[in-house]
This record gives sequence, C-alpha cells and structure tokens, in this order.
Amino acid sequence: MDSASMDTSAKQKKTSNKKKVAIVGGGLVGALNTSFFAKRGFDVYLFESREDIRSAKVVKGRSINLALSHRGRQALKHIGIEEKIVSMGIPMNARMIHSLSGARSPIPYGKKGQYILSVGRTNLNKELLTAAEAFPNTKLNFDHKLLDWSPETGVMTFSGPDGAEREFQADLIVGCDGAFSTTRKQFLRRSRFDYSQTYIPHGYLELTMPPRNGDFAMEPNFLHIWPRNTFMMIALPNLDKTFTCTLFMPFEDFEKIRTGDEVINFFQRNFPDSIPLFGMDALKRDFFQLPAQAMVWVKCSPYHLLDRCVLMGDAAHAMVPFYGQGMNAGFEDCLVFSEIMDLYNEDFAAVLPEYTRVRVPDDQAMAELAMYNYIEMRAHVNTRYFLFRKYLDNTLHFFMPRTIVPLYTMITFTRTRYHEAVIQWQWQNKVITRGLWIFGTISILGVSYYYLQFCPKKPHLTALQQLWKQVIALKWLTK
Ligand code: FAD
Ligand code: EGO
Repeated sequence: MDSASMDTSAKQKKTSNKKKVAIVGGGLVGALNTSFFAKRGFDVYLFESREDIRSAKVVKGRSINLALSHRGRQALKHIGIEEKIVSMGIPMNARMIHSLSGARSPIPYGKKGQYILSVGRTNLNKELLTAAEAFPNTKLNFDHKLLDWSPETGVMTFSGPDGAEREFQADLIVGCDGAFSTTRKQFLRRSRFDYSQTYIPHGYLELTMPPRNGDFAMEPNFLHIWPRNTFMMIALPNLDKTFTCTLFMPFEDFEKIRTGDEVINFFQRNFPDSIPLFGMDALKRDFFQLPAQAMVWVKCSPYHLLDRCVLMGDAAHAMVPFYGQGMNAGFEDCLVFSEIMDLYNEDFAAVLPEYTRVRVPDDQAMAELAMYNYIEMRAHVNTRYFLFRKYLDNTLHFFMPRTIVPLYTMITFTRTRYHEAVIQWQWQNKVITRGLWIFGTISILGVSYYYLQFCPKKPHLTALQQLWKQVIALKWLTK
C-alpha cells in the first residue's frame, strides 16, 4: 500500500470510529462539557450520581444563584446557548454597598452595558443538560455514581440506579465531579501529583428575601454587598423577585447564635437595614433551616493523567467564592480545552499535557486571587474602605483607560489569562505607587515654594524645618 492510500484509510477509520468520551459529573461544568465534546463529533457519555434534576421535585445543592460573567458567557456562546441563558438571568450593573447606618451607595461595574448576571444554579444546570441531550451523539446517565476507574484500561466502575455495579470503557475520561472528585482519586495514587486542600474558617448561610408588595424588596439590578470585615453579606436577585442573601461568617460565630433572639440581635448590630426586608419572624426561623456550609480550596497539578483522563471545573480547582469566578473559570476550562483540541488536531496525547501546561497557572492564579479577596475583605473591607477603593479604581481607569484597568474588570469582563491579569495588576500597582510619590513630591515642593515666596518674614531656617517635617509626615503616611 502506498502512503497516500494509507492516509485516507487512517482518516476513514478516525471518522467512522469516533472515540468514546466519558464525562463524570453532570453539574454545571460537566453538563456544558458534554456539549463541547458532542459538537466535535465524539460519542459522549455523561454520568451523574444524582437523579435528573429536570424531573426531581426537590433539588438540593450549593448556592442558589451565581454571578455569570464574560468568561462563562464566552463558553456558553461556543455551544450556542449564551442568549438563552442571558435571558434567564438578571443583569447586575453595579454593586450596591450597604453601610451600617442603612445608607446605600451604588458603584458601577464598568461602562454602560458592562454587567454581571445573576442566574439560578438549577435553571442553568437544567438548560445545560437539555442542550447536551439535544445532540444525537450524547447519552446522559443519571443515578450513576463513579466508584473507581483504571488508568491503564479506561474501565470505569459505577454504582447504577438499582445499586448494582456497572462497568463502562472510555478512551477519554473527563472528571467534572466537583471539589470532592472521585475521578481525582486515581491521580492521588501517582507519583509527582501535587495536591492540597484547605478549609477556611468561614462558613456560609443562604437566606431568602421575599418580594415586598409584589416587587423586589431592594433595587434588582445590583449585587448588594454589606461589607463588615469578618461578617460579609451579599444578595443576588432571582427571577421570582426574591433575593438570595449569603452570609459569610466564621464558624465560631455561627456557633454563638443559638436562638431566634440572638439572630435578631446579631442582625440588629450588623445588618439592621435587612431585618424588615427579611421579616423578623422569617429571619428567626430561616436562619436555622440549614447549618452553615464549609468552603474549601483545592489545588492540584497536573490536570491530566497519561492520555486517558483530564480534570476540569471544581475537580481541578475548587476555590473560595469571594471573587464569583468558580463556575466562570470552570466554563473557561472547557473553552480553553477546545481551543487546544483545535491546535493539536484532537490528539489526546498532545492535547492533555498542553492543557495542563496552559491552564494550571491560570486556574491557580484565580484561586489565589479569590483567597486574597477573602483575606483582604476580612481584614479591612468595611463600607468606607470598599467605597474608597472602588472610587479610586474607577477614577484612575477613567483618566488612564489603557494603562490602569481595575483587577476586578480584567477578571470579570475580559478573557485576559488569569495569571497575566495578576502580572498586569502588580505592574499597575507599581505605577500607581510611583505616581503617588511623584505627586507627593511635587506637592511638597509646591507648598514650600508658596511658603517661602509668601511668608518672607519668617526666618529662612524655620521654612526648611517646616519642609523637613512635611517630608517626615509624608514618609510616615506612605509607609
Ligand atoms: P459541581 O457543581 O460541584 O458539580 C459536580 C457534579 O458531579 C455534581 O452534580 C455531583 O453530583 C457530581 N458527582 C460528584 N461525584 C460524582 C461521582 N462519583 N460520580 C458521578 N457524579 C458525581 N461561581 C461563579 O462563577 N460565580 C458565583 O457567583 C459563584 N458563587 C458561589 C457561591 C458559593 C456559596 C459557592 C460554594 C460557590 C460559588 N461559585 C460561584 C462556584 C461554583 O459553584 C462552582 O465553581 C461550580 O459549581 C463548579 O461546577 P462543577 O461542575 O465543577 O462542580
Ligand atoms: C476592596 C474592595 C478589596 C462574592 C472590594 C476587595 C467580589 C469582590 C462574595 C462579593 C465583587 C461576584 C462576591 C466585588 C474588594 C460575586 C465580588 C469584590 C462579595 C462576597 C462577588 C466588587 C458573587 C472585593 N463578584 N463578587 O468589587 O464589587 O470586591 F462581597 Cl463576600
């Protein structure tokens, strides 16, 4: 056989015998990823341990709504459902900062038309499953819990709906099974796999704020934030005119609140404006409906195992929710993987290591930023500091729109690689500090010139002494 005809027969084999891809986990990232692989023509099998949420009566899970931003939207656009999802979300054009006194200050996220979207987790997940199911080359398997799998053969063992064990063989296994990933267990057994898991001292509790007189109890198109250092509360709007409020607080403080009266007392001291909006009795009751939930940061590397398995979403990089990027980063994982598949002609042996090389630094940078936000907010973000920082960001950006782009903007409204956004941010901070020094020096010189010029009666020495005092004061201020 000559080489040309061998080429075509190889090609034919490839198209007639498309590889089997198994997606583990039908959460947000797994459901989206199913469409990504299906679009390429693979035979895609999704396995989700829970029942089908589209037919389930009660859906329990983590946060009720999430902030969807540019990165997540770009991934949705790739499979043609961006518009559909956007229509189910509520735009939040600004944050609304609630001060202790009840004052509310709106600060826009960016230019007009730059907004983040509040979307319901369950609705989003349902739409993603339906979109995945619409491909002829997908098969969704619910009530299938992955127990273990073999890196050598690609054979996976599930516990099926009847409790019986089932086996399935796949060419590629995509682990999208969340922060406590079972897929990842095989990675942990191998050498040179880095892994860490860190719980933060804070827990979170979700409370629903009902509509008032048939309408939203607060302005709907905002991300409401009550910054109180260690106690933080946020509220995102829902389509049914309720708000889902999330209270972040150290577990040890949650433990101190045991009775309804203690709840009211706590809210009276920290979030007094929210009490009438929740309703005193509802608040006393709802606070104890569910215990506070833990938050974990999972860091690992590499994201692939041989040419057989790859991790995406929380399975690869669970992060603390203080940047609103966990899902967005997971969605971008799917997009980045797809971009690399284009570059390397869907050759798993080349794509998987490249995915790790490209994506680990970005996801780790994002997870670190989320942790940084948590630490900074907890340490000194009260209403005044929050407003000051955001006004400063916006002002500098207004005067130097190309040089200074706020970090939040780069992360939320662009696809600048996460790790590059961090480098850019550190560079900007240097420029700003230098600018402040120059500005300070010029001011001192200006003031002293004015002083020497217009106060000639005082002895020369005193002026110098004054000047020196100012230099010392400035040094102290900028320390
Ligand atoms: P998951 O959503 O955890 O889905 C994993 C799926 O795998 C589940 O359906 C599970 O049942 C299934 N599964 C698990 N084990 C197995 C198994 N052995 N076999 C089969 N199936 C299995 N992100 C944002 O972008 N914006 C936000 O505003 C935001 N807010 C958040 C607020 C809070 C309080 C929290 C906790 C997180 C927030 N996030 C946010 C992060 C976001 O929730 C996660 O990043 C996202 O859900 C990750 O999706 P995933 O599909 O990787 O994992
Ligand atoms: C100084 C001022 C330092 C999630 C402000 C840091 C996060 C941080 C949890 C908000 C928005 C989507 C969120 C901003 C900062 C979601 C978010 C922000 C929270 C908490 C959140 C902002 C769900 C931090 N985005 N953000 O700039 O508006 O700034 F408050 Cl607790």
